[in-house]
Amino acid sequence: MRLSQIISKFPRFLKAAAALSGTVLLSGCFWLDGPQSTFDPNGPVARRQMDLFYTTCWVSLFIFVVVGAVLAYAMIKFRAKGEADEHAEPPEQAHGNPIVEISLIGASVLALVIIAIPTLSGIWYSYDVPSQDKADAYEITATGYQWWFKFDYPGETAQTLDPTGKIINAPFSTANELVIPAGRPVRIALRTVDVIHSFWIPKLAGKVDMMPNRGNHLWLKSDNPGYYWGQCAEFCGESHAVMRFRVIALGPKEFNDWVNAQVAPARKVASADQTQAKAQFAEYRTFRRNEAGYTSAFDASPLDAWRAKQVPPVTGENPALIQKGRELFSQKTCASCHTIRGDGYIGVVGPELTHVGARSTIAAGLLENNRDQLHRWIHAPNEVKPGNTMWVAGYLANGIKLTPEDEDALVNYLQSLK
Ligand code: HEC
Ligand SMILES: [Cu+2]
Repeated sequence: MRLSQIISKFPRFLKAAAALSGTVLLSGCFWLDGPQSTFDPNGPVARRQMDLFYTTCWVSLFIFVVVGAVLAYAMIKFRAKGEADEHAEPPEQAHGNPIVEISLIGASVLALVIIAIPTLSGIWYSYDVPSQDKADAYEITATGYQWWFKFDYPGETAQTLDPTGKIINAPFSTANELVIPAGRPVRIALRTVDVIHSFWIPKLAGKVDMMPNRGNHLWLKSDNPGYYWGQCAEFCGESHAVMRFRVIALGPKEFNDWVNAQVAPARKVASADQTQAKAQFAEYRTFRRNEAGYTSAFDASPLDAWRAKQVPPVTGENPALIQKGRELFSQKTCASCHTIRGDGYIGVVGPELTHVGARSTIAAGLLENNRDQLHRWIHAPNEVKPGNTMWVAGYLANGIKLTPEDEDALVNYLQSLK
């Protein structure tokens, strides 16, 4: 029987399956630069991890092809060729061939060594910042919470106001958007306050677990300024799948400007230089339950969207409404969970919000930070993120009820926090 005849005996669905998987594999090439793709590394650690993947892949592919070819050869050559063969006794069984066996062992060892060398050197390389770059490394601590990330900058000192209005020092942290200097190694200490999370930025480095009672760390470097997606990569409860974050890598000057803006206490909107705007709550959009949190315009150039968020608006803010939002923030118990430096709020259960208006996303990377999405979040956080602490320990436990006017004032206040 010829090969073509054998193939023609394959059931139809096998052919269909082969065609389908071929198509999927081919079209896969177009997805390889997606926002969470490890095939599009933007820094040395991720690049090293990808190279190791390819080494392993090629070695395995080589073994697969050789073993498959030998197997196919034996199957075709020694198949039953006719009626007589089908009823024949099996041929005499041989014990083995020392030369073949020793060379097979040798080949396996060689394959393992070829894989082991880059694996071991890669493990050492990704474990910590190379010693010649240590002096230049920037330190950050990332802490996992169900279901968001806090980022502390131990090298920076923030400012807040004491009750008499005097500026005093405070620790500096932010949430859900990790801003790093591009072109510099960044060493990130990994912590958790609850369960095991895993810290992963596919284009830069990862994954390393955040373990209770254990200090892990990783390092990474972004070659250029950029905007990257991160994700918790260890199942950590109900809303694990939407425990995301973003990484913004900036050139030296822009990074410095960002730090300087962030360490300052919360922005106050003076009534004199702002035009009055009327309450806008009637115009808030409503969303379907699983509706996307982003517009395609945002996704097309998220770094530009982030940059646009850093600049306070020149007009259109309503100081009276913002002041009402500031008061509601304490009346509605938001302040028991959120810190807003300079406005007297020091809660530590949820993300720091001192400069939340300057973030491009909210709710741990799930929603774009604009007035409609912000409203969507504070209106019903559980619809966006089932079981989240703000809903369970805040809205339910404290019985938080917000009228449309309250929500509007809070949105205006939060957006003013640039
Ligand atoms: C019981 C504590 C708690 C209370 C009370 C609370 N929050 Fe939150 N808040 C959280 C937590 C926790 C998160 C993070 C949720 C997540 O992403 O999983 C959060 C997230 C947020 C965010 C998004 C921040 C970001 O960068 O992602 C905003 C804005 C916010 N809260 C505003 C409010 C307002 C306004 C109130 C009062 C009406 C309030 N919160 C009451 C705990 C609380
Ligand atoms: Cu997690």
